[in-house]
Amino acid sequence: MMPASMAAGSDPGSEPDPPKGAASADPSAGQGAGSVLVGVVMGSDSDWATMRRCSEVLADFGVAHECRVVSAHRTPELLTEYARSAESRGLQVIVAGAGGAAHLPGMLASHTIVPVIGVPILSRALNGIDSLLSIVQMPSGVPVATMAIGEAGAANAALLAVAMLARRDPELAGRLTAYRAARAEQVRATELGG
Ligand code: AIR
Repeated sequence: MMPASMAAGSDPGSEPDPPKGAASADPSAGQGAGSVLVGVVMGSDSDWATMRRCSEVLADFGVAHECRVVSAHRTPELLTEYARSAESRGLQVIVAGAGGAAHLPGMLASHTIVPVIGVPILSRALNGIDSLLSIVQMPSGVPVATMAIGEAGAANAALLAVAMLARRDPELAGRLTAYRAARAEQVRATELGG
């Protein structure tokens, strides 16, 4: 079982357990400085069912990352601490998933210049439209790169993070190119039943 504050990604085969509550989400815990490149955070452990897709894709690419619960409304101080320490801890990208009044990605972005990718969680009451609009409608000056609602968005957030990291990592760029080629080959090889 992987504690929420531990880095993942070094073992692509390992399947991370759900992140626990905010109490275990100490921004300075769990890894040496500079080892974690992507911070995957979410507003609640109920978001993990979606956000684990992001962690899985990052792990497939061998990208060192951490998964934590940080709530914009329930733990605002932790949010501030996490965002303000992100750059000095060596994070290159933050992926933030939240549902409903999904203020986590925008508030993280307001505290750091580390790029933030937002994942709108599929909410029960409004089918994720509330999450999407809360994340995407940022004021000019503080951007959040907003993904699709739900699991596709979580997977794409990881792929976008990989693409960003790959600009300075030719090996990772090669893996991303191979991934795209494999997806294309899958489509070409598709045969529809009669
Ligand atoms: N949330 C948590 N803190 C602030 C917000 N907006 C979101 C979570 C989750 C939803 O509220 O991101 O998608 C419901 O959380 P819970 O813990 O009640 O399941």
